[in-house]
Amino acid sequence: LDKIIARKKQEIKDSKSKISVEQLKDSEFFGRKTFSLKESLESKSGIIAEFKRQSPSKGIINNQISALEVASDYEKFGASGISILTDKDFFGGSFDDILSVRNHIQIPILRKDFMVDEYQFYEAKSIGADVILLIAACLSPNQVLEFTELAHDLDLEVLLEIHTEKELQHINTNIDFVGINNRNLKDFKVDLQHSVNLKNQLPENILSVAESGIYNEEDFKYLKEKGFNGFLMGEYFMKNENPGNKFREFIS
Ligand code: IGP
Repeated sequence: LDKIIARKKQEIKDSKSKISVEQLKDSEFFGRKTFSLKESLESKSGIIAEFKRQSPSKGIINNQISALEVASDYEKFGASGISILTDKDFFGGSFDDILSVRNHIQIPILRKDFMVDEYQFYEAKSIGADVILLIAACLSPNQVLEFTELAHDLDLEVLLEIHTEKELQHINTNIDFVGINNRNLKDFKVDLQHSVNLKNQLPENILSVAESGIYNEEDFKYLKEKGFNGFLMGEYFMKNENPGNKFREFIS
């Protein structure tokens, strides 16, 4: 994680020298009205389906299919939202993956990246994202608070990801959802029971999303029973030649 953050900061520095915040504000999508994941979590399947080509833990997952093809199917078959990785170096993602999809789907897009600088929030809005991820392990509680305010000023919703009891301290009443990562970002182990224990310690009435390592219907049902409102799933769909079909099968 430290390595990713260090690389990310360098990347942001390079981007800032090329494109100013003012220029980002001039982009086609900057002023658009965003879609609310809060609304679509309730009205649809609750699944936030992810487009992910590769990851540090799994290597290449699928580098054959386009974001547009996958996202269109995810929407068609009832996803509440679409998560798209924009980190290039570790996840093989890009801004183009969101840009290419934006005008073709009417459900919220989560820009999935490592947010450590205000600049990235302007980027997210300028490429057409609706929701951003804040990872508690990368930020102080105060940064979470400041970034949440900025995100809301830009009409972006905030998913705060936690994985440990200590990170419960990062939760504030402004964030829109708490994501509990079933996968430990340090050793990549998945533990659903750990997530359920954490979930039981969340403030009441906050929307919760179970993230990662959901590989079968049983896991999904179990987490649903335990009261999670949303489910972020990537690899299970993406490792298939046709992720959209896999998603359709899963929810039918
Ligand atoms: C999806 P999976 O195991 O279904 O592919 O997981 C998503 O939760 C995972 O990609 C993720 C992630 C992250 C990726 C969760 N938190 C933070 C990068 C950074």
